[in-house]
Amino acid sequence: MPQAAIELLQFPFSHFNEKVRWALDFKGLAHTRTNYLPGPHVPQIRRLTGQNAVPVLRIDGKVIFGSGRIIDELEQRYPTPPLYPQDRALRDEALALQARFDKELGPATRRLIFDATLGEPAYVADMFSTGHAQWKRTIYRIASPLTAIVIRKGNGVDPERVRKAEDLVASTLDFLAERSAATGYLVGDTFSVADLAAVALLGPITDVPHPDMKKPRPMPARAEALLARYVGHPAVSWALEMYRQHRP
Ligand SMILES: N[C@@H](CCC(=O)N[C@@H](CS)C(=O)NCC(=O)O)C(=O)O
Repeated sequence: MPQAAIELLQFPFSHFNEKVRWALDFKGLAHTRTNYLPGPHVPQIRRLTGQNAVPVLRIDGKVIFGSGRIIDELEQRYPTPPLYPQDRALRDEALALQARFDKELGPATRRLIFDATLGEPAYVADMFSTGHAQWKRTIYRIASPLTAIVIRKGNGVDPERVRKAEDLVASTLDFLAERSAATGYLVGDTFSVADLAAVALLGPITDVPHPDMKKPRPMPARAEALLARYVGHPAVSWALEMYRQHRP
């Protein structure tokens, strides 16, 4: 049977979107990607899904949002290669870990990278407008000081919550290092959705060399310092190894 037509509606570089890009590439699924600009994306995404966030997947005319739900749909339709462990208990464990990382780790790493980059809003604007027409990129760049205010507010980038995010990231990194030490994976002895979710959601604070995630250079000095803080942590080395081994 021919593969369904698949379109990913996304922000480039975004870590929740990276979860879905990784799942699609892991399963070898041909797809198109439509890039949206954060901010101006709202009317179209809301009209399509009734909420504002991407990733959104259009598959065979069906529209799905939420990275976990999208991966679930892909897993049901295209079970090979699997992202869910075969064993029922291990699968439940992997899904519970994914849910935990989506709820806690994703927002925390995003808060840290925004805290470190929004002082240079043009950097953020140029990164997110990758792939758009030059005139759009120019306007987006001019508007970036205003967009930065909205992004700061929308993502809880204030000193108190940044400090809490730092604590959460530190304890999660220790958890990941400990959990992956025995087999190299978080659940059982094979790569699963739990590893994919953790590693993709660490993207903002790791220097991932993959073209979909490599941060444009030069980076703001505070972003360099943020990444430098975590280099050498065993969980960060593990994350880069997961990219090398399992991210097509
Ligand atoms: N729980 C959602 C989170 C998605 C999410 O936070 N997406 C961000 C980009 S990383 C977004 O679209 N933010 C813009 C907005 O919500 O308007 C998922 O797993 O897909």
